[in-house]
Amino acid sequence: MTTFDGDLTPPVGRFALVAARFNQVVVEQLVAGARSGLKRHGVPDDAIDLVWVPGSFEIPLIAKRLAESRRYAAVICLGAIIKGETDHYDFVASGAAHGIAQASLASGLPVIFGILTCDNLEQALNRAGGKSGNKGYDAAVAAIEMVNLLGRLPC
Ligand code: INI
Repeated sequence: MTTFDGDLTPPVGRFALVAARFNQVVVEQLVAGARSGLKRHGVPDDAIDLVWVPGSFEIPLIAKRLAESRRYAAVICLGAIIKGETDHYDFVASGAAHGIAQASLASGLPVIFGILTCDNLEQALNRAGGKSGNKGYDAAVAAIEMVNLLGRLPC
């Protein structure tokens, strides 16, 4: 049996972060986490481009454009969707998730889902550098693993 696995050795290429300004106090922490995750694994800050969009619903369009440009090894999407009193949350979350998956499949590039979907601000802050870690850091690590895995596959 041959096993293929992506490791966390320093990857080749540039990385794009697409960050939603909505709930910016949370998303800034996700951006910091992603930058730190990339740096920790050998990606210098000058190999990272950061693009801000209004909200998570707008992430897929820009992620797809960046992924299809072939300038990046991976695109990391960062946002914080927090439940309100209406079902708006569901539409934004589902649009972002489906759009990001579509951007990845259409471009053939890792487009990583680093978007928090939480019941309240406290939950979100806990996952953006608080007691439950930093989802931005985790997204960066997932991106590196996927870049290295794609580089090793025989097809
Ligand atoms: N965008 C978010 O990123 N997080 C949210 O929690 C959120 N809520 O709750 O409304 C949100 N809405 C804005 C949305 O992403 C779009 O920017 C807007 O609908 C314009 O298309």
